[in-house]
Amino acid sequence: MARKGRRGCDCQRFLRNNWLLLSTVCAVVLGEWGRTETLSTLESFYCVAALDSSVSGKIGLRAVVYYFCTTVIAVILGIVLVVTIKPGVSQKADEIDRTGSTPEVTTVDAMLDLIRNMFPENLVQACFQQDSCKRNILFLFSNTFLGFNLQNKTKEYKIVGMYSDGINVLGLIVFCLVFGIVIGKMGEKGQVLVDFFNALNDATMKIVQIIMWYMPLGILFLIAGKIIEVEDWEIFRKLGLYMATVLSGLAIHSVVVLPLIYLITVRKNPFRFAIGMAQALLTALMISSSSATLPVTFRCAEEKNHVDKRITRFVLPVGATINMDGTALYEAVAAVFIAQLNDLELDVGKIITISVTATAASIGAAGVPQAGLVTMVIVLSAVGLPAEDVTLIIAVDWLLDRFRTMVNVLGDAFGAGIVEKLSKRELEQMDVSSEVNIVNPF
Ligand code: DAS
Repeated sequence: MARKGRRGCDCQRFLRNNWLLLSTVCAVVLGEWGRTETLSTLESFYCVAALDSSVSGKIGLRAVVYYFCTTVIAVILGIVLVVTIKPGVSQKADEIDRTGSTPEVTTVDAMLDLIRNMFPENLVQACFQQDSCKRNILFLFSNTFLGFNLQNKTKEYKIVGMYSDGINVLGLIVFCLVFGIVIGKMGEKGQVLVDFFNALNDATMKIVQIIMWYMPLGILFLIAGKIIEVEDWEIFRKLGLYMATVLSGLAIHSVVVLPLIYLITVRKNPFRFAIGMAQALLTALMISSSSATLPVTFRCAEEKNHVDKRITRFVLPVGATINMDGTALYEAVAAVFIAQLNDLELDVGKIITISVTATAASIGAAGVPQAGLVTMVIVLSAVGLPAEDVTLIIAVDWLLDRFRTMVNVLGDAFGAGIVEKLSKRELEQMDVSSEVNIVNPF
């Protein structure tokens, strides 16, 4: 006791005699960290601010066109693979009597249906089918509070055209796009709506955060319930094939598609560029978050691949938010896989709906772990698939998330290299003019 007491006194004496030195050291360390962070942030602002509006408009347009094209290619690649490999189709599929399946919908009908659905008769109907409005609420209640899936018990997925027993997501997406553009054009008058929807979004995200805390517990019981329900263990064979389909799609996209686009536009070795991004890719693989990997992505792109800071500071943050090729490919594959598990025929219109909503859902997914799983529900609802079947793929999502995040980061990095190449002339003109006016103070 005495020894402990003496040690306590020594410690107090040391602090009393050296408090000035200790507080100076802490101030210097915190100051340096703060200066670095501030410098980096200020440098980002400086690099972007150094772009005049016309140049930043051109760079932004090139970046968005690149993001959109690579995301669509990723979705098409995913669809081709999952339709070819058919991971969710039962081996006994040939014996299933197709006579009772959904009525044959011609391609023309499906396409016309798709266009009709982009303009819902009214918004309320787009959210709930008249005849199934009560049913949807009842299903929601049974799933959430009674813990069992009433929908499965009365499963009759009469998917006729795009209007299924679900939500017309496509119509909602188109309406929201138009509504958002109109609000943006209203200036001051629209500000109250912008503030309202921002507050609504914040409140919704708060609820999601609370739910996410209990998610692991819910997932444990959902998976346990699914495993208990399993009659034949063929589901594990299908899950393995599903993982192989996603991983092979991600591999093809990152080893063939993206490098080919980079080679054609930049005419440099894409694999040398990818090796320069290795640290960022490894970070993405470890933490499953594009946004958290961003500082490493900046450093690799600028220091290893010498991409202009005025491009990286503009293109990479936007890419980490809206450019998610890996997520788009994954959501397309997963949606078709779940349809196959439910023995549902997908005609051309539904495949196109999955492609469009997977692209939109990947743009809406945040650069955080398993964000793609959350936005997956949008894709499933768009074609009337049971959203709770997501539980079938949650068990393997933690692994697939790491690889799709890696592909997301690689797509962003290649995007910065490609946009820099396409913007070379503007940057050179700016270098000439800035030699006359200002020098980068960082
Ligand atoms: N983990 C997400 C990301 O950071 C991707 C995803 O969830 O699909 O990019």
